[in-house]
Amino acid sequence: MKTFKRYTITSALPYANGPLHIGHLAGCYIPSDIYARYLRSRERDVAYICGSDEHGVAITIKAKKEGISPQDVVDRYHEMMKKSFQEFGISFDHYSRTSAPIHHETASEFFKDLYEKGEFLEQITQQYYDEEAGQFLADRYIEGTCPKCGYEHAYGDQCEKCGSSLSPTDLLNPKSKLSGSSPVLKDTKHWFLDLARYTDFLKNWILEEHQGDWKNNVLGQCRSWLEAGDGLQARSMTRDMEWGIPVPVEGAEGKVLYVWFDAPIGYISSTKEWAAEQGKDWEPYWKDQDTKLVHFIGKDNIVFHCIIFPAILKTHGGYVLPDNVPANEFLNLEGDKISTSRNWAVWLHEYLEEFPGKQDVLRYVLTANAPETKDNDFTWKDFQGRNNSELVAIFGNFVNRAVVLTHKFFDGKVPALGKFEAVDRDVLEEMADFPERIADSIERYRFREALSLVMDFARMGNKYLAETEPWKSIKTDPERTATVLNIALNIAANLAVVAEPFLPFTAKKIYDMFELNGLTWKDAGKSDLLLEGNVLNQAALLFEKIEDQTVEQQVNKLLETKKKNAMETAPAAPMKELITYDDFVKLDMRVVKVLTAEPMPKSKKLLKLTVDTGLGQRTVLSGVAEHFKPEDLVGKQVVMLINLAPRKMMGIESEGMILMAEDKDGSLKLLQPHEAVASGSTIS
Ligand code: B3M
Ligand code: ZN
Repeated sequence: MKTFKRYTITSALPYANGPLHIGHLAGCYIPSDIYARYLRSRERDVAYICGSDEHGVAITIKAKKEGISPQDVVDRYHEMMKKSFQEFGISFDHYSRTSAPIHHETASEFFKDLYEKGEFLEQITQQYYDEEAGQFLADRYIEGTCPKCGYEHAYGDQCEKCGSSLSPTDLLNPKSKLSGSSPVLKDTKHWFLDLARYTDFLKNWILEEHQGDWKNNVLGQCRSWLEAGDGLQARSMTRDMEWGIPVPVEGAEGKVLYVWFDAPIGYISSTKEWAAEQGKDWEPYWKDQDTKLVHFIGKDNIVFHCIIFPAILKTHGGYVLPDNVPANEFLNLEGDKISTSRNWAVWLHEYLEEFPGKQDVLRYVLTANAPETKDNDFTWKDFQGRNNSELVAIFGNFVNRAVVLTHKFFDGKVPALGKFEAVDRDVLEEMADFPERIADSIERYRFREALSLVMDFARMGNKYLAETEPWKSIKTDPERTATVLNIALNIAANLAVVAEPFLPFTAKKIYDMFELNGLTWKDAGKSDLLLEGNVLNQAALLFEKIEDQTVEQQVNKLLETKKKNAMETAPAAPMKELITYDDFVKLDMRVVKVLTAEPMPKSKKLLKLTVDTGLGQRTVLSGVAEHFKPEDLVGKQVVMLINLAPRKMMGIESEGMILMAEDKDGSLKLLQPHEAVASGSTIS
């Protein structure tokens, strides 16, 4: 792999409109962090850049929903996201935000530059306008029926159901999300980037130059944009909105830059801010040809990073283009799409509370199961399985045995090397090969593969101990035990070096046990990281077993969410056929009091009740045993249809029917007068 003079690594700027969840981590933050940590370990010059995306409709819609200002929204979530990233060890060199003045300046400068070069098509088009709210409706402010698949809640820019990219006027039956009214079309001027002009450049750069090194899922999406029958369409780079960066040209009052124009420029602004703080020059990180620029993103951001942003950079001139855009597919959760609005997610701040100190477990599982080539599923069962049978049983077990045996037999001091046997030579040879193999996978953005090699490395250590059995040889040949433990400890120290990009908290624990620091990738593969006489600290617990009951709790939490969502979205039962008043008066409904209640032998569903109807006592069989215990009912007033013809069930005659409300989830609730009434009171 070619070595570059410096590396600018970016990961997508998350919208500051909600907390972070596992989909964010798996999509781009963990892979980019692994990559950046690895490059630093190779002592390369790295700028790992990110920040909050604080503009766009995602923010203003959230503000409206909560009745607070957009500024309040971004302030709240910027801090929260920054904290979650820190706690998960995402090692950005800089985390900025697009509301920063430096970003407003940088984005405006880009727009003016393109404007002055005559790159924009100025067009008056008709856009939807909400007359009640007195506002144009950008992107997601408008909802309607997708013309392609018929989904009724498609957005003005995209249908989430079938994935088609749309423009607001494509929607059938459009509705304003502000007022719910039907919007009208009104003239407005906007500045469009004529993407068709860049088709040849993009085709050549992506489909020719990068067809060997970009991921197939990325190339596939680019190809479908670049080779679409009607070609690349001009895209408006401005919006009629108040929240955002004002369009810096005359005649653009009340308009701001399109969030996807300014957000990627945020990578540059964030780099500038970082460089200023560090007393460095930002420019080489974006302008020197010997800089490798890599954008880590999720698949829904591909078009913006592979087509629109490169077109902007190219036109502006003087900037390097991304060398790679290793986009991931999506991570699902227990078989369903992760969704903030449906609360279908594992939230990072909640995970940290519920699994304190277990950041590396989540980092491990999300990498081992990363959606690198296709959508993947996170399940709590898999989380538990990988923790218990991989991290605990292999990785943790190996390091623990090496350290504990050294304390037991050699007073916690690294013992001396003696004569080598074949098994020793083999394991050291294998060890020397691993770092390059792992590096090779990382440099190809194959993080799953790289992590499974790290695990193989730990497995190799375990196997070495199983074969050499130092706990046995200590009785007959302590020198042999010394040699084996010296080697095993060196394998463990090596493991820390190669695992650090993936499991930084664990690597740190191992370094601390061995009093090592400052190791880098070039140390990996060496058998003298620990020398005879080095003193070890007590064995630290690296991983611990996760019990069934712990993951069951998580699954139950999700089941609760599912139930709640189903209740919220389930339609009410349709109305029955119309009846006349004469039909209605035939029903004799009364408030009655339950006197006794008992289960019916051999029936799961029925309870046998006696009730006071005001006209005497009656026996009623009621199919509510799965919803109520007998004692829940005794003494309660309920509603009963008393003139239903008696019916015999399981040998007992039921003389009427208790009426209840059936909730959307199928549960039953009692119908009761809000104040006690006399038994037998009629209902009309
Ligand atoms: N905020 C979209 C997203 O979170 C967007 C990424 C910007 S990257 C420049 O999917
Ligand atoms: Zn659709």
